[in-house]
Amino acid sequence: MGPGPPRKPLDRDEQKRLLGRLIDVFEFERFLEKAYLGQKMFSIEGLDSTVTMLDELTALAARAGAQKVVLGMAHRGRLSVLAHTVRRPAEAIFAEFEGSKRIEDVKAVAAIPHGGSGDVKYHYGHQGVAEHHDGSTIDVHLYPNPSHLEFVNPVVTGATRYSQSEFDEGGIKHDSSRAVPVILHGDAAFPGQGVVAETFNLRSLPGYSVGGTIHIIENNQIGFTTDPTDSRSTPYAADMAKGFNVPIIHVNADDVEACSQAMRLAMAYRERWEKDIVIDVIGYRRFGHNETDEPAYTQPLMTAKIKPQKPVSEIYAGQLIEQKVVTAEEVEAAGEKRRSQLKETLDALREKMDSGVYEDPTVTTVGTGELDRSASPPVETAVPGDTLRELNAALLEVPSSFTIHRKLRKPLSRRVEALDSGGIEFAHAESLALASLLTEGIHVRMTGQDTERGTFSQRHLVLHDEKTGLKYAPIQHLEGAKAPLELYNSPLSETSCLGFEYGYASSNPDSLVIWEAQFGDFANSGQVIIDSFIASGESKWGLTSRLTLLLPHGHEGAGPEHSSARIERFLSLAAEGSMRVANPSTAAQYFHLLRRQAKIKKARPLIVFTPKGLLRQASAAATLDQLSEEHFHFILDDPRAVARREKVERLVLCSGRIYYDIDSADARTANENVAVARVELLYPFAREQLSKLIASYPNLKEVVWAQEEPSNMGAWSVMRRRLPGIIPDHVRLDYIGRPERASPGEGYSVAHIREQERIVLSALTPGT
Ligand SMILES: Cc1ncc(C[n+]2csc(CCOP(=O)(O)OP(=O)(O)O)c2C)c(N)n1
Ligand SMILES: [Mg+2]
Repeated sequence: MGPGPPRKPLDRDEQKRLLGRLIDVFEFERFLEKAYLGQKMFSIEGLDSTVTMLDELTALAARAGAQKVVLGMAHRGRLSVLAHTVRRPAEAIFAEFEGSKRIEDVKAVAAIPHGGSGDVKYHYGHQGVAEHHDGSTIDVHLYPNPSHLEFVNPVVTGATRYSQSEFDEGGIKHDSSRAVPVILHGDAAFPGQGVVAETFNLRSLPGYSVGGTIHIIENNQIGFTTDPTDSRSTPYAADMAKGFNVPIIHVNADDVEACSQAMRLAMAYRERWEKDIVIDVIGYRRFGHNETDEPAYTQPLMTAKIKPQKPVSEIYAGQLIEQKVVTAEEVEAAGEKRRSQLKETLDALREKMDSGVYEDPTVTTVGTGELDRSASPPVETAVPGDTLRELNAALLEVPSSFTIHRKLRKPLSRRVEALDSGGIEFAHAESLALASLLTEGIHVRMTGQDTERGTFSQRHLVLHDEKTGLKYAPIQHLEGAKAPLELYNSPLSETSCLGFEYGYASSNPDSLVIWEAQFGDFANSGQVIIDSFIASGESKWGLTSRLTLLLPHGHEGAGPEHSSARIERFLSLAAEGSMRVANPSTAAQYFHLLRRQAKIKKARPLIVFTPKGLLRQASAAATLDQLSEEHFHFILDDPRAVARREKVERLVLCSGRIYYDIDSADARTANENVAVARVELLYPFAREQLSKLIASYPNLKEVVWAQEEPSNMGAWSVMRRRLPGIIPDHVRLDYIGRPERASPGEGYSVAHIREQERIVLSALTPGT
């Protein structure tokens, strides 16, 4: 680090404060170790200056007028950061240790936040306020995270992006000085986890930039038991950041003043360039990976070298005593004070717990804290026909100087007649749904790969002037819009993009945040975000959102990929009302589903299996009346069976596009004793509606679940479990679909067609 303002030597008061904080951190860690011997706490020792660096950061952020610091980190030193940076009271941290010791004590267990299935203590987030000696304060949000190292990175930047956004009269202003994102990394995880690079790649993109993230690598030169030589192919842990032109500052963790100066430089860099910067804090790990581990088994020499190393508080105290900034007595007194404070706190807590009066005064989550399992009241999603006509006209309006591509003019102009001809296709219905929400004051953010146009050239929300190449999105210029639409093509990443939207959506459960996968299959590249944040965040941390995933799905002969969005996986993840899963088979259903998701009382993630082949199918298109008078139906009865209910002996239940294959088959009209109904909401299970539907066919002999997915995939695994509970005893339940398969679809189109035909024919043939 060269000379300059960040290098300005610390004055005596700053030095004293720095030492005071190091002593506090050291004593806190040692106190926990003694009080809870053998419990995992992932000690910070060897990297204690992380806390003083964060002090510097929050103080600088507050001084620069920021309102919030958004923080993400893994296990290492998390308890110290919670206690000292986020200022979660020591009592609440102790309570979690006490709670796990007193599992029989109901009050203590109730002290575990949220009442859901919860999480281990070093994963919880917390919202607190950092305080500084000059009286300044700043909100600090530590985001909760799963064990999966580094996956919180895009979540933090997404949450920050929201905190940097200001909404007014239909517009949105993005000001990156409002919130500062900070991510703490491990030296092994930083180069090892691809999500780190993916998140760096978001750095300067218009839809994702946060004006620079401050990265701190807590470099203890080891990952669990693995040496750096087995952990990375480059000399420094931080080297990967070079590929993104991110500057790196290496600093010795035991030189606390240099650590503070490094942070000053990093913050000055962010302020000046609005870009990411990495501080590689090189220290050591005093103990094993956690407190139950013996480090000398695998790193005997390193462990032997670390043992006599004085704690940094002692090194720095020695320096300040020599410089006559403090006396040895003052140092001893500071340590003693902290120890007795902690002891008093713990004694008082134990007393409270013993007498059953302890209640955790802190909220350990960010977000809604929701665990409401009740059903939301019905939602009005219909939009008056006149309003839809006005919106439709506005969605087709471009400035007079704008030249729409010649091949697009016709398909777009068809959207005018479509309102009267009943030809409102999926993408058209989607644009009307989004536009109507904007005029109702609901902010929508929509991103995904090639989402502006739509993978299947169906959407065209953003138009490109054929002559100038300039972009224009009519939906962003709606006259009556009371909220903005953010619409971005995303980079070709799933994990970071999905994580980013999760962070954004979970810090803002009122907006409709939509992430679209190019094809549903590719969502599994973001599986950690789905499993460990979207599906389980509410149960673990009380954190939910309105995040909506659009996953193109359907077996159309495109092969093993491009076919399946893995319905089965989402259905196996959904429980306790944690998310909604739907497979809308008509444009009208899609319209109402999107509006419902934005307006429904309870924010919950929604997984939508969106169509590919149905996008332009006339029989799936909507009429204006359906949009202006109906709502989202959990199930769709057979429209052809309305007048012949008594005749029906076989009820085929299916979901999604296979309905149209069955419906258009010759055998359909020939077999009057077969009815075909669709399950549009797959989770929560539409028990009541399905029971009623089944009961409305008085002479039923069999119910068959028909799907195009293999039997170990699709919705069958859920239906085979749930349907027996609602069909009468004398009615048989059967399955028709592909047999068990390791791969979702056939590679050869002939094989696909044959399989599809077999399924359709079997579905329509009673007794098969
Ligand atoms: C994605 C993922 N893989 C594996 C693990 C298991 N694990 C937990 S900590 C750890 C070592 C991490 O080393 P480092 O990043 O240097 O952090 P440190 O513990 O040294 O602070 C490993 C492998 C994990 N938590 N997440
Ligand atoms: Mg490490």
